[in-house]
Amino acid sequence: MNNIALAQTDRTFDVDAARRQFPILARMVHGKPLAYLDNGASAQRPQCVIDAVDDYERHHHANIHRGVHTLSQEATALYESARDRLVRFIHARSRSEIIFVRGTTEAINLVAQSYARPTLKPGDEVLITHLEHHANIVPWQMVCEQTGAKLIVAPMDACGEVHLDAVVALMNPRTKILACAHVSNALGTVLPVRRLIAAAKARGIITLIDGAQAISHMPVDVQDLGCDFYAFSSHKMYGPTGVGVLYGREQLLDRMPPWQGGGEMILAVTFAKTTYNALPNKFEAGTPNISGAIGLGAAVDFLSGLDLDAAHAHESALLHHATELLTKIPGLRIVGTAPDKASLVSFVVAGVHPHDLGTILDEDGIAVRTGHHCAMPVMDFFKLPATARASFAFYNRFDEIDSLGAGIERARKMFV
Ligand code: C6P
Repeated sequence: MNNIALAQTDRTFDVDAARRQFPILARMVHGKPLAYLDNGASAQRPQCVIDAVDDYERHHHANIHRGVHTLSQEATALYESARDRLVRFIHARSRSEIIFVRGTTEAINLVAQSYARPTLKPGDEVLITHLEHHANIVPWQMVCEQTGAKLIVAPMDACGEVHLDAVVALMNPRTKILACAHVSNALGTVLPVRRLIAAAKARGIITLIDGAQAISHMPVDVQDLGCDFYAFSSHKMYGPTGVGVLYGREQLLDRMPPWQGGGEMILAVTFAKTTYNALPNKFEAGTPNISGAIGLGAAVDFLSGLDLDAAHAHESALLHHATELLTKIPGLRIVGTAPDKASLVSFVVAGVHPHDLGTILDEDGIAVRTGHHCAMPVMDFFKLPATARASFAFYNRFDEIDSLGAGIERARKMFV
């Protein structure tokens, strides 16, 4: 471990105690201890999340908001108390601003179809950046096709950094929406979202922040950021899959038509007319992922019980250690070298295809993601078909990164 890593972590963060809360981290893969470095794709669940879901399934399951019987009331209370926790976690103003969805992807599609589609006119512009995940590109392309609006892409530089000035230069009276990542999943770049939001707000542009990769790595205060919408997924913040959150400013959500029709989102239905339910139910048609939301509530409790400053400092130290170590490997190039990065490293190794590298690392029990990371325009920019990506959580240890380094060296010996 380097000095910075020691200085940042020794005092405050007990990694082994954190690891003990995650049963899966104790398993072996191909006879080797698991080194799980694929947290950007999906993070692991602590025991308390597993227990919350288990308790719900064993003792409380029923449909919510629909029954006077005890189980339905218990399930409803658990589901709604998860929403309350999320209000506090991201500093929303009220429960009306927290919409449970399937994940970041659904949250962005909801805004594209329910806010943008009725609002955009031919010639209007939706501004995104070059480093977006497909989930923050395709829904906007679809709505632009539907409305005649134009998709405008702000550039990034050779480090994978998005500069405020470059984005602001593209804002004009036709710009109606700015949709950008808080953190790039393919490069790790942290975008200057607070200043981007302020610049957009000053010009009357509505903002959506894709927080999928930020929510577990930094404090998120939606009021302080000033964004109109913020989207994230439970499974990247130690909760279950199949559930996530769209935060929306209440005045906007109120004005938006429902995204899907069905049960739960209505007050009264006749064949002549339907009146819609109040927020947040207006956007939660059908039986939701009840156990997922309850598990997400438990994940929020878990995160709230951690010393998050220390956890994030540990993640920064992991990033620093990985960057130093990988830089020393001959033929290895780190892709994405912005000064402000979250704890992930994308890289390529000359002579070793990322997929082969991923397979060889797996033999050593090391899980990394390889491929285009659902960010093909980023790969095109760097003229690469794919990268390998190691993405860290607070439960990762420095020796896991050392094993990654050794695994890469082993792969190089096989191919180069
Ligand atoms: N990125 C990754 O390995 P969903 O699939 O809806 O939970 O999240 C989509 C998404 C949106 N934006 C960003 C910045 C993301 O990173 C992701 C998911 C995973 O990088 C799976 S592709």
